[in-house]
Amino acid sequence: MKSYEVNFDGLVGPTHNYGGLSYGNVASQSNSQQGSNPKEAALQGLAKMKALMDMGFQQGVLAPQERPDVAALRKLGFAGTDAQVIQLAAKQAMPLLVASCSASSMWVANAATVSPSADTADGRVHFTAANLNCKYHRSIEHPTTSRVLGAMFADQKHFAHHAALPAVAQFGDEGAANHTRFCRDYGQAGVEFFVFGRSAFDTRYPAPQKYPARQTLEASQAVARLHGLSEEGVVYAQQNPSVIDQGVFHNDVIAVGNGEVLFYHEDAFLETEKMLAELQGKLGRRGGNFQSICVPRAQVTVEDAVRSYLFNSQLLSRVDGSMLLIVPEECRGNERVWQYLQSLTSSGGLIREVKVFDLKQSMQNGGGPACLRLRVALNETELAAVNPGVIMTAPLYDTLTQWVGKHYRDRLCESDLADPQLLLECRTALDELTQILKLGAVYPFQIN
Ligand code: SUG
Repeated sequence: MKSYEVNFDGLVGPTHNYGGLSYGNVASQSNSQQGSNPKEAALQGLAKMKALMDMGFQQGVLAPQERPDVAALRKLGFAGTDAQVIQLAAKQAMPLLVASCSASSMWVANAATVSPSADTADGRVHFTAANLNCKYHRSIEHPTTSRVLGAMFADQKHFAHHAALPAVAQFGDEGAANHTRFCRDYGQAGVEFFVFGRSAFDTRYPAPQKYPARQTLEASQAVARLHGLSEEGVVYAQQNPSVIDQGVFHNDVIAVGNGEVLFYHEDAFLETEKMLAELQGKLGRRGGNFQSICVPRAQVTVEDAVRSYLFNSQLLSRVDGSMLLIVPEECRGNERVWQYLQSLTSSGGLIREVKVFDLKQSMQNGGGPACLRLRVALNETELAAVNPGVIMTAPLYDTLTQWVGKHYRDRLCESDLADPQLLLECRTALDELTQILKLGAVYPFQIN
């Protein structure tokens, strides 16, 4: 049976703004308070989805969330009508209003960890929503994320959904941003590679000194247990704490994998040789030939990687077996990175082509091409069981482009977030979107 990697991209929500909310994420911190353009952000994301679809890849779309999250503000003690809740928060605790307005659910690589059916004990595709509990603005995403994923992958014969892990830092889980799957073919049993930043319960593991390590070993292990993965199908590795301290807040900022290939920076991991040997052995026993491409620090520094997002790229398999790298425009803007990419594609190796996308609106918050997509490997039967409303087609692209044009503002700054009208705009847009994507009642609000 045929199988595919389907990329579900997060649609940028109408409140996209630069809140400076993510300590440890260099772009988020350095662009804090800048004016944003939600319309442009959404259109840039849609253009990437359309381009991948046009290239023949399977592409889907994941809906944004209601923001500001008035229900979350109510839990923090702001009361009254929705408009009063927003105005009170603006007056008394602007940072909390800003956090409750973030469109951060667009970075769906953090929505969940997904294990394909070929890897799981019960032969279903498993999803665990990420608790994202390192940052308040992201920790409020998972209840809606679970409902949206449930509406997209509803058939219980094929899809199993797990609630987010306990909402404490010891089980900090950032989803697929720290998870990669290696396989010979998407439909065959593969090796799932979990990368953690620290251990919460075992003090022998080192930890970063400056910035938080968002993913714990114990969270990764819990996800592997929930999904029914076998020991032979899992490899754990620790991120180098010093790169976290240089702004590598997720592993997908310094490594990306696909098929049998891992593309990574020399400084990305601890005990790299041991990890590579384990990946090679385990994938080998599953019929695969593990290959790694190490980018030396002498050619590309960690700082280059963090600024250009070279590794936050999408590594895609083409029909002839070679690979294509989807990178953000910022890679072209960095001389060393661009030179490296030229030499990579002309070397006759596996990665033959680089395609560049302008994702500046998302990049300025630390979200590149790979952050914007959730990969779900599916066989033909499973793909047919996905809610067809969320699969990208040329007409859906046109409809969504018009929908963005109708509902999104082209400028947003902090003071706009205090305007209750923004909530109404968001609700009206999402109400229409649930019909376009045939999602049903995934949002808790009601339009009066
Ligand atoms: O969690 N930025 C996101 C970026 C997530 C990128 N995802 C991956 N690497 N997979 C984060 O730090 C910034 C929001 C703000 O500052 O307004 C933010 O949440």
